[in-house]
Amino acid sequence: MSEENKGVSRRGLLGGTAGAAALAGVAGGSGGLGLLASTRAAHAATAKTEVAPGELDSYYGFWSSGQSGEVRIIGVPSMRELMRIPVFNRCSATGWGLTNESLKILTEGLLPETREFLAKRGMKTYDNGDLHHPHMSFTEGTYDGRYLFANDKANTRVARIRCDIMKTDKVIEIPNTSDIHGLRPQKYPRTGYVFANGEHRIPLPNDGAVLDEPGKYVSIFTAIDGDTMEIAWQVIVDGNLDNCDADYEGKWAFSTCYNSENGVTLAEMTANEQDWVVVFNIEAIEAGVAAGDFKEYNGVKVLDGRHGAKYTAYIPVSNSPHGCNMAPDKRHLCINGKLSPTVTVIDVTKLPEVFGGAEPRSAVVAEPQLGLGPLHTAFDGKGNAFTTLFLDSQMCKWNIEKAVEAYAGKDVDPIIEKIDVHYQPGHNHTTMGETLEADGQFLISLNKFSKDRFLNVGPLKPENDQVIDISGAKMELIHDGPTFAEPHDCILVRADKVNPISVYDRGDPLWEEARVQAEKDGVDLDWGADVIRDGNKVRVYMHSVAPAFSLDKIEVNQGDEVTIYVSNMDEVDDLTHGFTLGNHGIAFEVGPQATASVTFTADRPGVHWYYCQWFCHALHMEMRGRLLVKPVA
Ligand code: CUK
Ligand code: CUA
Repeated sequence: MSEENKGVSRRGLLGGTAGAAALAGVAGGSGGLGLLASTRAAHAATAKTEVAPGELDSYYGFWSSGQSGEVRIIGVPSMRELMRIPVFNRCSATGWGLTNESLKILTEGLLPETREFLAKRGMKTYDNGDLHHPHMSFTEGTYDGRYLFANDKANTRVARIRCDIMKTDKVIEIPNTSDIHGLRPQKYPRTGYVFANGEHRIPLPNDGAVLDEPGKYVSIFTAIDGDTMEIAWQVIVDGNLDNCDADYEGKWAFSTCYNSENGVTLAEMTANEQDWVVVFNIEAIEAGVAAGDFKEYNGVKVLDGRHGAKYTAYIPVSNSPHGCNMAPDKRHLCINGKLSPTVTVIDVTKLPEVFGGAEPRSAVVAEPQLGLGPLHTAFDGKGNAFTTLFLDSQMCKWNIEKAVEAYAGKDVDPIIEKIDVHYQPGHNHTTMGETLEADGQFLISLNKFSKDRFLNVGPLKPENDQVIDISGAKMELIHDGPTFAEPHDCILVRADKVNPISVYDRGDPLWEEARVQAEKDGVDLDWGADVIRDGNKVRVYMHSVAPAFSLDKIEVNQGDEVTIYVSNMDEVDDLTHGFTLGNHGIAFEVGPQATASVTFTADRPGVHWYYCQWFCHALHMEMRGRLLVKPVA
């Protein structure tokens, strides 16, 4: 850990809030700036992130939240948090994980054995997730605004978010592997496949018969069909899998591997001097699938891509690489060294030769030494790369072409500039940087530690997501953005690429089951005010138009299984209602023109108020009704 951790805070030395400005001023390393001058510099910098009241940001930032399990939408450059999209977590506001509609999405993609396992614990689905990598679908090398995909490292799942409504619509569990980490969509011709890395190696099958026989552990690379969210195929590899990316021609996918030893203990995993990048040959794999060269495990076609297979190539790189980033020049793949101070640059145009038998390292065209702990690299579309240095707490800007020249023996320094970030950066991301439309405007540094950068909120501190202006010759740190646990990755999407709707389409498939049930019950899902009794099942259909529900009184018997459907028939932008049933742990959102429902057993005799919890109208407080649960005699 660097010096900031050792008791003496830099803020203490500099004194008060002016210290922050001074820090921003000395970021480039020119320690002699006076406080006044640097404060002014900080003010000028702030202006670049200022988006005036009523003005809109130029980029959508889609932020992962790590162990919080959600995706956040953050406006860039202002860094205002615009929305949270629950994915693997539960959400008290929207009822994600509680409503029938969300539970369907959260349960239907689970493996049968997982459902059984959870049922024994009284659970329908997992309540937590560890979401690292949100990435948008591509068409022809750039974002197309259709979907976001994200991984759950904690419970081996992949989710899809619909960008028209910014809600999760699919969650699938990936069989035969453990802990999905790296995730990237195919960039060309379109997504296409979503590639997902199983990080931790497990025995296949994982039935409890094997523990200390590492040879029986495997790591699996998965290709998911992004349109259907079904698994297209899987490939067994040697070593484990960390991060991944895809090229701009639809030919390759790449994964970093930090355990070429196939070890199961730390000592075993870091024993080798070198690990590798696994290159997946998409065409060869598809041909292998077509030719039947696979075994089926859990209904999935699994190909063997271990050493010697025609599906993969293993390119040695320094021990424990981490980030895997394809440059928008369509040619250079950057592998971040982590334990090595280098980034290894692979020229993807040389990969056909490697598959043809050339020495794998012949595809390496540069290996600049950048600093300590390179984790991830981003691009400005002008030939420059920006690499986070975790241990040095720095951002390093370097030129790819110069690095190639230096590797070829020319006396040039590829490093252009380094600036301090605060502190210990993991991922970084540039505006449109993982697309062919990389525009070199802003760079985000997702720092794992904020330490003294914000008011002290106790032992658990926020992360610090910093904005760096990269449009000029020099990098300029222009904003500190505190965030709750724990952004690993983000993408910055030009605002015109994303076009969500404001009012739901009544025909939306999200509540298809409600539609079918209403038809069976002969009621109008849109304008109903009905209570249908079906044995001990009671289905309540009501709609809301501000400021009232269509039913202000519902009577059921103790022990009834009650389903309440609420359709919000307001057609106005931003007119969301909610349904909260007091003392039942029930609350959910109903967007304009949407239907949402919940099912519970009425086992609390008495009068229970239900109310709208979304402030919707001057008479919002009056938007309520009573549920009477009659005791069984
Ligand atoms: S990982 Cu967290 S810093 Cu999960 Cu993309 Cu590199
Ligand atoms: Cu409807 Cu508050």
